Amino acid sequence: MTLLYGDDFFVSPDATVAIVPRPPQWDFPEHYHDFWEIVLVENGSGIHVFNDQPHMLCSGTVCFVRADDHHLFESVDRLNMINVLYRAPNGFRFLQNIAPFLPGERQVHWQVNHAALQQAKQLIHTLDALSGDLSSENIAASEGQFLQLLIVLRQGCFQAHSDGNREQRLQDLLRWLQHNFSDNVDWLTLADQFQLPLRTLHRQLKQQTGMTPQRYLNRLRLLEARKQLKQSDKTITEIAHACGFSDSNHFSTQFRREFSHSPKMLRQGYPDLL
Ligand code: RM4
Ligand code: NI
Repeated sequence: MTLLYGDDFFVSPDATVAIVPRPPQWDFPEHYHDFWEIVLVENGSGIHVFNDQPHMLCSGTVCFVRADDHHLFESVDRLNMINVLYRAPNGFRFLQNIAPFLPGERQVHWQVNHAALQQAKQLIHTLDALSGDLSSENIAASEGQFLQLLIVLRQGCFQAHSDGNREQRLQDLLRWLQHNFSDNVDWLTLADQFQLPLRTLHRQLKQQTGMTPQRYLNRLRLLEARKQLKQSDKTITEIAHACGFSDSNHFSTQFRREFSHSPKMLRQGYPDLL
């Protein structure tokens, strides 16, 4: 099996982080490394065979690869990825302890939401720009960005506990909704992701929350919108969009139905609302 060497990817022995874009990643034979890498999938699909276990890749999949893990990519279809290489968790100049931000033994594949993916791409862009000059300041800055990247991925990630029972999976799904309600939610995809039959998802969610899934999702969105209407200066349209409503008229109607007054009334200081 091929061993890949950091020397071929890091710009110099002093560099502690390297960005290796793969637009696209072609089928790539099994290999391991003398460095660690974070694989981030922008879009496209493919199969990642990681330590002999196949995993489907899609937009937002992140994989944390350690030096001795072996992996390969196959059946790829327009798979655009970025590899963020680092020497080892203890191989930085300034960062001391990143272990709390890395996944545990078992869950090396994460799925991050859209916003996190965009933020991660931005950070990687900066990391890339910093990699040319190896002054101490630059290395420190790039390690700072790297840490930021780990935080963004962790906060934007949802780890599917496929080994849990149905009840736990529903709990996971509810937790996922709490964090990702502003995403475009497709119930069938979500049901698949949490390995729940769609009908079970419906029935159990209703049992737990007293609402249909869509109503529950709307409620989460509206509560957040109400908070933002009270606490921020953003326009009603901006808030509608930020909370997952594509149309602000529709948002206002829903809002009125839920709280018996419109977003505008709340903004205008409708008695006792502010
Ligand atoms: C390859 C592939 C490997 C990675 C190297 C740097 O194209 O993505 O996983 O280790 O690039
Ligand atoms: Ni690799």
